[in-house]
Amino acid sequence: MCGIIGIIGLNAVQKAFSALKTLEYRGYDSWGLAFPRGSTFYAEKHVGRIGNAKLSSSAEAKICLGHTRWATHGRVLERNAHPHISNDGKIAIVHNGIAENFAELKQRLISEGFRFNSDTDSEVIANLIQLNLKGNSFEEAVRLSLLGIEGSYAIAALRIGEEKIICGRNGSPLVLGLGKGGKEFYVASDATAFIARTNRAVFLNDLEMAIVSGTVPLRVLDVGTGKEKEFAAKELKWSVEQAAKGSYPHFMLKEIFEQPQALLAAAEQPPQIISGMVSLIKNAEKIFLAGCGSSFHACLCGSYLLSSIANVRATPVLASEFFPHKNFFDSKTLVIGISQSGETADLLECLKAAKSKGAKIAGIVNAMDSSVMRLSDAQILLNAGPEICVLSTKSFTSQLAILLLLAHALAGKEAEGKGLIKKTSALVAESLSALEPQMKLLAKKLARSKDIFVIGRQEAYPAALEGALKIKEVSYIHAEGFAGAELKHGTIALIEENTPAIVLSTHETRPLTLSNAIEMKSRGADIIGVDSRESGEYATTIHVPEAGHANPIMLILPIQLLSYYLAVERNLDPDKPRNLAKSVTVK
Ligand code: F1P
Repeated sequence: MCGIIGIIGLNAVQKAFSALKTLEYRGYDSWGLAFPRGSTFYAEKHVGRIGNAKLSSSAEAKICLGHTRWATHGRVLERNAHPHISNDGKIAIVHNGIAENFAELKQRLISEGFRFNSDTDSEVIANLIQLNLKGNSFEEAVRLSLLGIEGSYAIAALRIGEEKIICGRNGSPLVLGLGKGGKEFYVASDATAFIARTNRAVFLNDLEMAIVSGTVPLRVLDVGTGKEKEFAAKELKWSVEQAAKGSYPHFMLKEIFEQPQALLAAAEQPPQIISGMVSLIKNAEKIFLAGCGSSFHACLCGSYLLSSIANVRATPVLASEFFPHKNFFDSKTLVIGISQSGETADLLECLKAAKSKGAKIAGIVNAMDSSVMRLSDAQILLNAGPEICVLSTKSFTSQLAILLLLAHALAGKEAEGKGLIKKTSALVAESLSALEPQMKLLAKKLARSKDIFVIGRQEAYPAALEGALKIKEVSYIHAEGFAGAELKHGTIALIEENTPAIVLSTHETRPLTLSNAIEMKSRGADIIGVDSRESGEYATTIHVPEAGHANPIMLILPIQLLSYYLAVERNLDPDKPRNLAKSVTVK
């Protein structure tokens, strides 16, 4: 978690400040910037979101570091915000990750006479670099310091008197942006931080470091050996417009409305990409689908789709709970990792464990060149464009689209799969405009609810889980998703007079889903049916058209919109819910 930025170029401070706003989705409890002022670094730090904050310092510099924090070590206090400066004031660093051996390193530094101003693991790194500078170049001091860190890091470091950023990564993302004309350089957690200025990027691998300078060509080194490595710049396909809100008040609403295009883009896969993954699936004896949060809900849905469309059995696994499954990881196993960011630590751990046992890995990911992509033997990109809101919306439905494509291709029905997604994209476009005013009204009615329940059976069940997650993460109203029949095994005890219950029903599941709705209604629940048909059991009907196996995509749309408007009604920021971060790079 946390977003880091480093910039070399004119107006670097202002540019870093703007870039931090685009990285804020990665963490937003505090932020800060550091740049040279005379013979030491000046650091400006603030608790809270950048939002509409203004820089209190008017100073200008040609080099600057910035950070937006999601606290792990040390409370949300100004002194714990980054950048951190070394004791002599001459080294500034920003860090994303966790230095697991920081206590030990800190003790060593204290015994060498260093003092600490924060409770973070990261401040240790600044002082370690200062210590390692004895007899070494800046570059070597950073390398030795990185070698001393156990755990994960993406760091960028500056030194007074040297117009360069030295950065490195291991387990946390880091990408370099090469500005036009060779005069501007960026180091960032995510390319959205510089996409407005350049789309030429170099993605670093784990245990690589780079020396970024305005005067000498870029160099990439191996952290272990210090030897130079070859690298290649890539053209990023994401555009500035995709990374900006445009006329929408929030990214969440924009991304919900981008789903028709995102589905079409997901369907546009080169044939060899789909056939490559299909042959991995066909050759595997055991298949697992692993993910976290919304991506796990896509895994669950994917297991239903693979089974019902292609007669293929795949076990859905919460990536953080892979342990009980690990005995089944071997050379005949395929683990399909599903992730928006491709950087989720729990998923990476699961995939690495599987790989170490000889399993094949496949990645279905939105972020190009992410860690999951690099680890995988076969990769499919969602092509959904940047998703900035912390909540997954378009990436979830794009994941379902890819799983639909795969399931159809496995059944020898590629064209049918592609056709279904195209048809669904048109249905999504029509439905979103029709649903928006209705969901706005429903949000007004439900905004003060204590609990909201969501039920669905079969393929509507993962949609119910995802719906409940959307409601709670953005509106902070307690919501739970259930398989329709499960409620009566315990949770029905919570149904009271007027408890809102959203019932996701499809042509196949309607009779049984309605009987579950009646069980809740008899106990006073206010039944909101999401269905293609009216029913006397629904107090309110939200119409969504039937889309066959693409029904989970249709069913989640009204709840995405409802969740958004619940947050708006409750005066919350839908793009940045409390305590969350978009890219969860800690276990
Ligand atoms: C998984 C996830 C998201 C969720 C939130 C936190 O991320 O749980 O589904 O919306 O952003 O992380 P990923 O592996 O899909 O990037």
